[in-house]
Amino acid sequence: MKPRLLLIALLFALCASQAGARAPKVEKTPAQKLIERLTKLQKRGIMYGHQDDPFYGITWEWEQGRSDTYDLVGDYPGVMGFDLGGIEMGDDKNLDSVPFNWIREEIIKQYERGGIVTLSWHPRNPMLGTTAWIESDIKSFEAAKPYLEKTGQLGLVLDPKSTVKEILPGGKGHNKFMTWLQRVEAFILSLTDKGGKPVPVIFRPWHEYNGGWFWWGKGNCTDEDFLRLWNLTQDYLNKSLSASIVWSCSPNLGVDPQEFYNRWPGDDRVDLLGLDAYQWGTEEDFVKQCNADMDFLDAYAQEHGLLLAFTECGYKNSPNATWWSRVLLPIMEKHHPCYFLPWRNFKREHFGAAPGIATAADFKQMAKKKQILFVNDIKKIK
Ligand code: BMA
Repeated sequence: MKPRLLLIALLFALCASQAGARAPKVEKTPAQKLIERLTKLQKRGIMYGHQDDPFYGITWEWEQGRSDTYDLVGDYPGVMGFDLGGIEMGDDKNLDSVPFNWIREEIIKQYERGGIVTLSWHPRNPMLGTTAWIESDIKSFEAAKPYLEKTGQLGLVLDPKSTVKEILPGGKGHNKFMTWLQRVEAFILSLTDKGGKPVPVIFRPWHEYNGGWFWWGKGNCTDEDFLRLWNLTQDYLNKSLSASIVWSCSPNLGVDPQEFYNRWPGDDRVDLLGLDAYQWGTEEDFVKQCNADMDFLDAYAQEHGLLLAFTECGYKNSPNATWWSRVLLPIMEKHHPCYFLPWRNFKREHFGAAPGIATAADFKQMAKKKQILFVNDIKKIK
């Protein structure tokens, strides 16, 4: 070997060994950081979350900076939930009339004040153009069936229960559905902080799948098609968004373990296991069912290294003044979810905290507990 070549070879070997010794440190993604943060927070306490907190409350709407939570306890929720329903149509406003531009602003604001954001999605029915709720579609179809059968037209009309099948690859609605996913993708990609870095979000599609009210729910598609839909959504969005999405999967109250396993996307596909738990009937039934579900989900989450949360919860217009501290808190103290997120407050319905309602004093008292966390309690815990 010529001396010059030898020198080059030596230099090359030296560089290679240096590179090996100091393997470049891979920066964690915003999603990975959020998962670590949530893990820390879950040990620290339980965050209060609220759907649509900054847009409207029980007695007001569309006032910048206002929040029922802030009005009651002087702090914003640790977690804010927003819904993407309508984004799939290219609409300017979501299904609850909230402008997407405003949703984007509030997501970034919440992130910049040190809070956490979760997104749900109640998309329309992609085959029928109706809503996420399938029950009236099924009713109309069943009512028309005898006539359609008699006139030989049954095959020409879509059975609402084939919606999921039809949007999977090979189905009539597949291309349309991929356009819908592109619109979800574009919105989440547009969530960046002042420095242009992606804002991480907990994304919770195809929720309450063990109930029959959504077109992707139980009885409205097969378990296999449900899982194909989950994977299609996740694999598509992860192509551009794996660095900023924390994936959350949540059944609703009344979890049957076998059904849960049949629709479980896989431990490698879910970061946060949630339960959507509303009290619709008696307090006794709620407590019993909620504890049973949480016993199962908490054990599953712990064994499989997943985060746990009440991804939705509440008692609509609760007349029960001590519902928070007497009913929900003991369940949470037993199972330590990282957050609990009551649904939205508006004129007719409210689930979350607010001044002037039956549960206000009790919530305020509970909020003083060290373990109940709002944005100021978590902003320094990174
Ligand atoms: C439901 C109801 C609906 C709303 C939807 C999405 O539970 O509150 O009125 O449109 O959530 O937020």
